[in-house]
Amino acid sequence: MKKALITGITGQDGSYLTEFLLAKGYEVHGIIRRASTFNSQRLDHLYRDPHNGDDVRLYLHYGDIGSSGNLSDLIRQVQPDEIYHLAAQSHVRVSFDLPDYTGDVTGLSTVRILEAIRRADSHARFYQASSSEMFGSASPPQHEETPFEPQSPYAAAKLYAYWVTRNYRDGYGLYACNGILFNHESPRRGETFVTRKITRAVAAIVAGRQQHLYLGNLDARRDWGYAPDYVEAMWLMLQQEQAEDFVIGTGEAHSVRELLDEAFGYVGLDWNQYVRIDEKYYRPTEVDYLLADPQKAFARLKWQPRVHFRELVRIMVDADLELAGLAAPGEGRSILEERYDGWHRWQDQVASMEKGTR
Ligand code: NAP
Ligand code: G4F
Repeated sequence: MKKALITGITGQDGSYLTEFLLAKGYEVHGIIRRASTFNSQRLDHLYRDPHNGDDVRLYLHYGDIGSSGNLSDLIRQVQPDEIYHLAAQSHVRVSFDLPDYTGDVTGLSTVRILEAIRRADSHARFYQASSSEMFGSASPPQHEETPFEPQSPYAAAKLYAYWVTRNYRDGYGLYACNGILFNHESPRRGETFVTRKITRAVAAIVAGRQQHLYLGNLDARRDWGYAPDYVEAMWLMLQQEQAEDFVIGTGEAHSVRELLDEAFGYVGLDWNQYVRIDEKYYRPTEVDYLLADPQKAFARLKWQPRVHFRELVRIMVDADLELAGLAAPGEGRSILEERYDGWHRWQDQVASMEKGTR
């Protein structure tokens, strides 16, 4: 049985990656922060209580990537085959308010883990959650050879982590790679990222609980994909003969305005009647246009995104309508999920595993 260690396991990607790896038969270990309230909601459906004699393959350990603390001990104890470093202060706007904290948690944490791997003489393969934000103002489309032009403390921190990952690969021969992922979203996306902020607002407006939605720059363009597709790419990167860096995206970009058209249009509303601009959501320096050229991943990893922009927005609106206690427009959810074969296959695998049938 292969073992994986995941930092940021309670986040959007961490939760999908955990499902994906459990379905592949892995034992999964995750690092979580001690909090005064529960912070593992995205994992609760996967948790099994060892006291019930359940087949337990998911283990959570307290830790904080802001300090080296017990990282080496944990790596020695768990002996993971693969380490996915997903933990970060991941909000770009917030990084302007907390620049040094972001540098520490999003940037320096990577060298803490790489150094812990090296000191523990671990054979673990390492995945660094690099970001398309590193391309910043570089002209689209962006690929593995595009020079980086970071536009935020977050992007600068990710760039440090990117280079130190390459340095440990070149200098110490570690199997360490960067997944340069473009924006990826889902019903589990944090509520303050623009996609989820919009889809939650659509549901609240339909439910009659919200009148206006305050946003920042509507002209920014992003290459938005579906998070479950992207965690598969993370795994594929660690299954190659040699460690390399890969750009992951859909190759299709849309503006925030188009996102509003799609999300409000889906429930038959005109967003112009609800959306207001609040300059507090502007960033001191904006990234205008991110568009992936993922040809290397298509060719080498044989990876392809299954869900594209329109479906993604509908999956998210449907999920938020459901959360708000409202039915999805015209059975939208089941139709869309049927189209997403992979999703069903994966859910079936998880379900049968949970029942102990495989
Ligand atoms: P997310 O939902 O914000 O999750 C971040 C995770 O990091 C959470 O589990 C969080 O724990 C954990 N974390 C934050 N600070 C920590 C600390 N000091 N110690 C331990 N854990 C800490 O992010 P995501 O969307 O899943 O993204 C995963 C990674 O990919 C991040 O590194 C992000 O920067 C990067 N990335 C994301 C995208 C995207 O579009 N989603 C694109 C490119 C790269 P709590 O739950 O306790 O807060
Ligand atoms: O959803 P966002 O906050 O995502 P952003 O800044 O692109 O960062 C996300 O993707 C990166 C990958 O490229 C990740 F590395 C990072 O961790 C994160 O997951 O904003 C998207 C766009 C921006 O141009 C922003 O200015 O939407 C614009 N926007 C307009 N109004 C807004 C808002 N963004 C947010 N969060 N909130 C608004 O009200």
